[in-house]
Amino acid sequence: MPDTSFLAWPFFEAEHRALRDEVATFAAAEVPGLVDHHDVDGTCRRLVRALGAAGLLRLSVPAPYGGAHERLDVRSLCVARETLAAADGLADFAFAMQGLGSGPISLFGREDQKAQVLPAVARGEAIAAFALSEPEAGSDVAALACTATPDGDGFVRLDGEKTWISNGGIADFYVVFCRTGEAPGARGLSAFLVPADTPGLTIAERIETIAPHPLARLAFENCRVPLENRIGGPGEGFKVAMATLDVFRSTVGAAALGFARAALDATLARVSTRKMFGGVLADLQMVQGTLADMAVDVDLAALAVYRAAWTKDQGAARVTREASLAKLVATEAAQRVVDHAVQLHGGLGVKAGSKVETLYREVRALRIYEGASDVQKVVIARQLLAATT
Ligand code: COS
Repeated sequence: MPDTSFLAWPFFEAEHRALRDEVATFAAAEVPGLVDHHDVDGTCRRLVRALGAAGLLRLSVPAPYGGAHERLDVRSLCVARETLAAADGLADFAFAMQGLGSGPISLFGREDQKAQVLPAVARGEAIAAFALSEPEAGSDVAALACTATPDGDGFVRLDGEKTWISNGGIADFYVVFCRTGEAPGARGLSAFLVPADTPGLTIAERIETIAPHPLARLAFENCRVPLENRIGGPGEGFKVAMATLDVFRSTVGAAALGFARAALDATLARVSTRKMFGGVLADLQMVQGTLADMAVDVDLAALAVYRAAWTKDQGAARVTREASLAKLVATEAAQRVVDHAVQLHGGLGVKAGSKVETLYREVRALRIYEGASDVQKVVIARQLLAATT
């Protein structure tokens, strides 16, 4: 039985406990029948539809547009991601990207943009994607080079490339961050809603990773988009991206936590039954020491994640430091926990397709995407320094 005692912490309300049960039931009843890791596109399309039909994507958008809460409830997003991740990495991915991909519209879109896009996202009928990184600009967002230039008749023309784009190839729309040149660097970017079938937008490359999921490099060539598709004001793209990441970075930590809990559960089952030296593995003090290290990491990760989520849900204007800290702590901790799990499973830990082997591949990318651990440290330090000057 997974340990759910953390749900009694004061960060949570009754609805979060109920949500955890609801998502766990969905994960057990529906996810196994939908997932085929050899067909990630089909799997994610099926998962998004099923998550929508189950009402779980109502967590990904605000209430007036088909959502469950007046504004995004970060604790709910975290509880859902943690629970789905423990079941299957693609189930978490399919859920998470609906929120991240539509996040700029939920947070900064005009009413008509929200009405146009968000209800379909919540029903699982439109797949969303967040297109920020480029071949030469991932961590350094202010250096991005994809341009949006005025092209007469109320249009802009997008030219350039985006890469590592989750849902690339299956998304119905992309939120694309471009250089619009109002000022140099971070103050000269804007965000645009780009339907996937816009002429001039092509999938230049599908990218394979150690834990496969839909991922692509996008090319924009003379891609005309109505100026009214801009999300937020001119030159506000950097702020739109960062504020969206402020909400969703905690949820990356939550997914890592889900992987870590699954690894700890699998390990407890393994060491309690694996016979060794006339007893079981769990009798060995060295093994007990490792179990304790894993439990400490899981609890610290959970505290960091749900502190950040709760802080945002209390109405904090910015949770940049808390969200970065949560992502850093939880993803690094989860990596250690999963590695211990592999070690304590022995050969089974590296057997292709075993639960901990899968977790080992799944957890690695979380220390990189939505801001690598090194970047989170920069963000945390800057927040500290800014508060002292
Ligand atoms: N919310 C709102 N505004 C923010 C913000 C946030 N979280 N973070 C920064 N800003 C604002 C700043 O206040 C600043 O505004 P002013 O120009 O009015 O002072 C402006 O945006 C520029 O901020 P800053 O000077 O910090 O920009 P930098 O280019 O130095 O930012 C970091 C550097 C590393 C912090 C940034 O590029 C970053 O977070 N990179 C990681 C991005 C990432 O996660 N990439 C992965 C791809 S997405 S899957």
